[in-house]
Amino acid sequence: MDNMFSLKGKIALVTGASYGIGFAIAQAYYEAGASIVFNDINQDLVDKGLAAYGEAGVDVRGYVCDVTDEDAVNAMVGAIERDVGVIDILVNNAGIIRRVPMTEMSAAEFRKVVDVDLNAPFIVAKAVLPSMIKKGAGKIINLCSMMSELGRETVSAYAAAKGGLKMLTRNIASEYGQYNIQCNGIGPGYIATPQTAPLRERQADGSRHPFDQFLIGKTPMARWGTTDDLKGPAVFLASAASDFVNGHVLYVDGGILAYIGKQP
Ligand code: NAP
Ligand code: GCO
Repeated sequence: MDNMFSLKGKIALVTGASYGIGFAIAQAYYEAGASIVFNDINQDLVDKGLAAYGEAGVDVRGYVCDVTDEDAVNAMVGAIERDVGVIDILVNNAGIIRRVPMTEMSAAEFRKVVDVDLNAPFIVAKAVLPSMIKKGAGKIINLCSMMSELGRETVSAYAAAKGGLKMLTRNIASEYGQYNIQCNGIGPGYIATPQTAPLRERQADGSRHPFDQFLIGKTPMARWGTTDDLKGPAVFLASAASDFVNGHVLYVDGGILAYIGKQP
């Protein structure tokens, strides 16, 4: 059974993984035996990531690449294949969010979020698929969201992108399953990372952020998720244990999607 969850001999690319969820997934994959490569949008972030991985005892290679830039992505994948080898596991983790009411959001801002959160997973998946097809195996894991299923105020661009990412996941699964490539999503609930820090900030009077209190009431486990909560599900979807799981979004949300919410 251990072998079923082993990633020994595999090469994993995790995008946008200098910190946050991507960092935790890369760490878990390393501990499961994989060789890790990651990218981030600039050298400063890559350097910070390399230092953090070093402190965590994780041996990685880092690449500077803006995942929305198709030429840069193709160049990075080519470099990885030369430096390390064919990518067996891709985690499309890089993402942004802009919390702005739709009526106040510019079309350019909307496009930017969709570009990073939806167009980029397409670009990176398209870059790694040919070698996976030749190899006759591959794993693509897309970071979806509660917003792949639910809406909420101020996140129209993000929800549109993450809803689209769920369907891109299903489409890659449909188109490339015949080559023994599995494409699935991970849908984290609300995880304590820099991306959600604004939703957890203490108020001037020291009280909890209203959203923080709201979220606890919407989560059966009555807590925010941590990046550690995502490690096991991520290893499962990258390993042989999920070789017949395809087109699925695995929600790791403490039960949010199953729950109407605590009575006030
Ligand atoms: P995060 O803390 O904001 O980290 C995202 C990473 O992606 C950052 O390193 C960021 O770099 C990088 N990135 C952004 N745009 C990029 C680009 N164009 N090219 C390359 N790298 C880029 O996010 P997180 O909370 O770890 O979330 C990771 C993923 O999980 C995202 O897709 C997010 O939507 C998703 N997710 C998060 C939660 C949550 O509660 N945290 C829940 C569900 C889903 P910069 O520092 O320059 O921005
Ligand atoms: C928000 C949050 C969420 C989380 C996550 C939930 O403002 O609602 O940022 O969108 O990031 O995607 O799954």
